[in-house]
Amino acid sequence: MFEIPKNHPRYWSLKERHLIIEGMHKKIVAEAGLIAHGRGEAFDYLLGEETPQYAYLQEEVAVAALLLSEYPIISVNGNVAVLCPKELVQLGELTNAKLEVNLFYRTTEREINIKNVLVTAGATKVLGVDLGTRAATLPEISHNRRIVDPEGIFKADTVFVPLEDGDRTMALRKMGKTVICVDLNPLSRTAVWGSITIVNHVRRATQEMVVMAEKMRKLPREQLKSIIENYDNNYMLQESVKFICQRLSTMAKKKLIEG
Ligand code: PTJ
Repeated sequence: MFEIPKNHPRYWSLKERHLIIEGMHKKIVAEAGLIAHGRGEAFDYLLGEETPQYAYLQEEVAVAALLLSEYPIISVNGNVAVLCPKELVQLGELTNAKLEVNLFYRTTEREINIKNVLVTAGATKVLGVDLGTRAATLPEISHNRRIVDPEGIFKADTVFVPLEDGDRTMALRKMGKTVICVDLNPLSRTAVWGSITIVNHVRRATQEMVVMAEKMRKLPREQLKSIIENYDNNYMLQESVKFICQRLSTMAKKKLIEG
């Protein structure tokens, strides 16, 4: 693993870049995952590489929705498997959500490698691997992401899908499921089609959701319901776009380097 000095001003960004590259060599991350990550990095620059205030609300609502679900599933792809495996396992345990490997570029080798990453991170059960004839399919999707576990996403009432593609978010919504997604791009089809969209970096979002879930799991259901009541995803996407515009507008007026 490439060593990045901890005091480097962009330590996390560089560390993640190398996790993604290493993950691709180990056949965990898809080649296209590098491009997707770069797109995410660009949007994260616009956020200032920290969690904006609006995102805490999106995350809180997402945790409440997971805790209120009858059958929640966390969908895991190559990128999130290398960026935040421990957080996904912890979130699953705290919200009683099962983990399912679900890939756009599906190969048995990657399914098994991602399962192994999750097991190393503490998972006891991982769905979506080596499905063969047991596979269920989502309607209206032609690519590999239509393949799902009949005991997982197919049956779920709520699906948490960090780094999703728009088609599948749409298909899951049309099946009546609540879809929670994380996407740094508030304009993506995934972001727009999600029931609850978290516009934040997936590592920060899942770390913060774990801390929230530890506290919120003790709350009465009525209180959790009041958190998601009146939540308006479109309004919150508008807030995220406004945040980016205001931040850029402030930066356009200020001296960027002192001296
Ligand atoms: O592992 P697989 O086979 O399922 O493939 C995964 C990829 C990521 C290749 C596949 O899902 C894909 O092509 O995704 P897209 O359509 O490129 O979408 C990725 C979205 O995630 C983009 O809108 C990015 O802005 C966003 N994104 C990238 N990195 C992050 C992110 N959002 C949050 N946190 C990130 N770290």
